[in-house]
Amino acid sequence: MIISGKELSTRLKQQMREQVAGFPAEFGRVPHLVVILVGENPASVSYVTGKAKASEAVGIRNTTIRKPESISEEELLSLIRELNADDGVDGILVQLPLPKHISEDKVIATIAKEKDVDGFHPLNVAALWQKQPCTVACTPKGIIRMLKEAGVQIAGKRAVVVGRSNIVGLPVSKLLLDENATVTIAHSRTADLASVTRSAEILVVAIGRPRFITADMVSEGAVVIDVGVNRDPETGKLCGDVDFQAIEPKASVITPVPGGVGPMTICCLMENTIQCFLDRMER
Ligand code: L34
Repeated sequence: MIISGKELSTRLKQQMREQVAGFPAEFGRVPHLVVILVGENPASVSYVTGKAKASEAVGIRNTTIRKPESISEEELLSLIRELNADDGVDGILVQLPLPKHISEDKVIATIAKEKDVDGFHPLNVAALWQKQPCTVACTPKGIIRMLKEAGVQIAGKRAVVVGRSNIVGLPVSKLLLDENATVTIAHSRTADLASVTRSAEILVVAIGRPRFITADMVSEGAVVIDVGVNRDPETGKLCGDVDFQAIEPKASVITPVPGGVGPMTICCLMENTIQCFLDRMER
């Protein structure tokens, strides 16, 4: 079974569209998401365009601010502070990665926690690890959504997460743990990685290396979630971290690239934006 993140996200966005349509009558306006893109990284441009399109589909107001690669850290931080202070802005997202001369940590910590639609702010991360209400990062949230949608039982299962990034590996591990999986976090320095991944009933791969996970690394019947979005060095086409062709016949459930986790990331960003808007309206 192949889980289509594209189809699921289309369905969820349609539901959100109906929800948002009621907001002008109830609150006088729709949610407003501001996305900041620094530089011209083609992948970032594509993702940010996807976020603008999804906003339009849901009825969320989207402002995408494009800044040159040469913007100083201080200029970017002061732009964020202005948006923090702007009552008409509900969500702020600074697309990563940023140029080397800008501290991503500083940028993330400068975004008001209440407008942190990415769930990257240290206070949101802390709240996640303490099981308190928080904005959950979009990709991990999308992954759990897909598993549930596919009817995968998570409780009691051996889950292996390959990758330990702040954006995906760590938060998805915590979410799987909260769903009562037994979680192993593997990474580039894991000894005998193949034997670890073979033990997985649920395998989540987020390492950013094209087709890194080969068929011999996956057990028959495993649920395989591929978070990677890479360019195939030979064909130039998009491909995942998982060798889909070889593993699809073995897996009980698998996500494709493109059309898997990526669209769900954007879908959950829309959800987080609506949630930040509603929380702000209540206050
Ligand atoms: N601040 N930076 C911030 N927030 C994020 O949530 C992200 N991320 C990651 C990179 N930097 C970020 C994204 O938006 C990755 N990411 C992302 C978003 C969307 C897609 C992939 C990654 C996506 O839609 N992928 C499509 C293919 C898109 C294409 O054609 O290039 C897919 O079907 O997988």
